[in-house]
Amino acid sequence: MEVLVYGAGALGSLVGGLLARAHDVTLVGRDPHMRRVRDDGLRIDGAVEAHVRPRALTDGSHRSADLALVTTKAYDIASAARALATGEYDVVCSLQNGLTEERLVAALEPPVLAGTTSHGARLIDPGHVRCTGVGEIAVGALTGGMDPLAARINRVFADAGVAATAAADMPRRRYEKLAVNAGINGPSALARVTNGETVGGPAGGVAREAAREVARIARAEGIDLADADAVDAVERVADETAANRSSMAEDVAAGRRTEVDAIYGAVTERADVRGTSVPTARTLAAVIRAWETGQGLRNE
Ligand code: KPL
Repeated sequence: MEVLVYGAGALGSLVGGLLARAHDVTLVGRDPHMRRVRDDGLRIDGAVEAHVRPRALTDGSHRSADLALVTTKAYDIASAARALATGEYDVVCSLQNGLTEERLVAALEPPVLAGTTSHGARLIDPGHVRCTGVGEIAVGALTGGMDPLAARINRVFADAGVAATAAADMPRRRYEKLAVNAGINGPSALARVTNGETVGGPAGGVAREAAREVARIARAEGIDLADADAVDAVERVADETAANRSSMAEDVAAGRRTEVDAIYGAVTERADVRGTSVPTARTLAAVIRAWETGQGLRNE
């Protein structure tokens, strides 16, 4: 099976590298990482060990594959969609944070499936990614129901020894993942602590309240996500990834732009439309945006 992974940062390299054990994988990412993968292969260590030799490109335009996985940061979704629109794919599946799939659907002809993952990945050096936690991958139809393409993607993962689920309840899972991101990412980035310390420590109340707000939005959109289930998801993921730093905590530590708009922006925009109150998400969004502005990463 030919697989293109568009956005080979930490997570994309981990997932693409694992798939390369059984498939013909092309990673699309940035130099010097891609150059090193081309020269010496991709080394995966940590919870999984592998040394694989996927193709590594810095330009993902005009390619073709059976499956394109989109793993860019959520704020790069527009450029990812533009590049993928020049290629030919049987199916496209996003494994990003935030609710990005609608943007792919609007820009692309092939069917787009939604995906979630809680794998932990960190780029250690060019050509070297660490698996900081084996999580769960779920793929399925954006609007819910069992899609035969999800079963096909599931087999692609299974053939490479990666556990995945073809899910019929993707609308709910997307909001559950958004609740996890809203609960963990902002508080952990601001407090500069691990996922476990975030939910288990003084910021735990903020994390749980942010998750409840996402559940409220989900219900306002007709998706059955109870407050208790959103909170359970935050606690479970924090437990499973206790020693990890969230992607937003890593971004802030590295002085990089964060996914604040794709996570908290997605919550507050929907709250505005639905007339739902989300004060915790608004506060976290404002403070993280203030940090980005102070760093010269945004102009507001
Ligand atoms: O997706 C994540 C991230 O760090 O972006 C997890 C690990 C699930 C925490 O929210």
